[in-house]
Amino acid sequence: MVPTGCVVMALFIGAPAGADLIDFDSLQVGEIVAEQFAGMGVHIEVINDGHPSIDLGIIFDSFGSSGHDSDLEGPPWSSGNASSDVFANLLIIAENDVDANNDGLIDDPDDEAGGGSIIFRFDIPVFEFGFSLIDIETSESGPTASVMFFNDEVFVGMVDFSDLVDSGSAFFDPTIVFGNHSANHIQPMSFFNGIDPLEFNEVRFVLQGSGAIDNIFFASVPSPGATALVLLGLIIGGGGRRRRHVAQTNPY
Ligand SMILES: [Ca+2]
Ligand SMILES: [Ca+2]
Ligand SMILES: [Ca+2]
Ligand SMILES: [Ca+2]
Repeated sequence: MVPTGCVVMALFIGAPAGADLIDFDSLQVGEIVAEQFAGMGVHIEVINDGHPSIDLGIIFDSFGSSGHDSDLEGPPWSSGNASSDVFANLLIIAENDVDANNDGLIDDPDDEAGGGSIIFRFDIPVFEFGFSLIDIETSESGPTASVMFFNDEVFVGMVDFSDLVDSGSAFFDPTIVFGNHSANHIQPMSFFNGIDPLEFNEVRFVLQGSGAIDNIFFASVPSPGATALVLLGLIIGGGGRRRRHVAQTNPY
């Protein structure tokens, strides 16, 4: 059942207990990403829409030491709220799986132009989820480029990337600018049913084109700030059914 309560993005100050960040920087360029973070209770799966036989998530080095896609190389980036930020390794959907030298690493990492899904599954339920988006272009942030949240395969919520740059959306963030060679930090998202924070154990990115993700932030305990904001919303809005958006602190 889809919750009818309000949806807010959480205020995040500091690193609350039970929160963690995956920046992919400990992995090798071209490395296939799947169970490297199982020790943190996180499992990653990729479904490639452009090349359905290559369902691989791999590491791309944004410093440009390997791989051949300048759209994923920076800083500096051409636009976005993270245009001067260093990302080092990024996670992409592999457009090819060539490993000619048989070292287990994809030789020339490139991101899949045909899009696909990047799925994160959590052993322990999560209440907050944030991330960074690299080279997500306006044409790719249409109605179906999104991030979806599920709990035991039951739909919890969804944020379309176009919502993030839509001033009429509860998820609007005026600092975000999408475009070719852009870099943006997306603030942690939480979902509520009334004042009850909703847990989820699967997050699914659905990309319509090329691009990369990084800085996967997740928290397994509800943010006190988020709860306070909902209570504030109850006071100001006179009810918990209203969507609210507030200025946030960047966790990255
Ligand atoms: Ca990184
Ligand atoms: Ca190789
Ligand atoms: Ca590419
Ligand atoms: Ca591009």
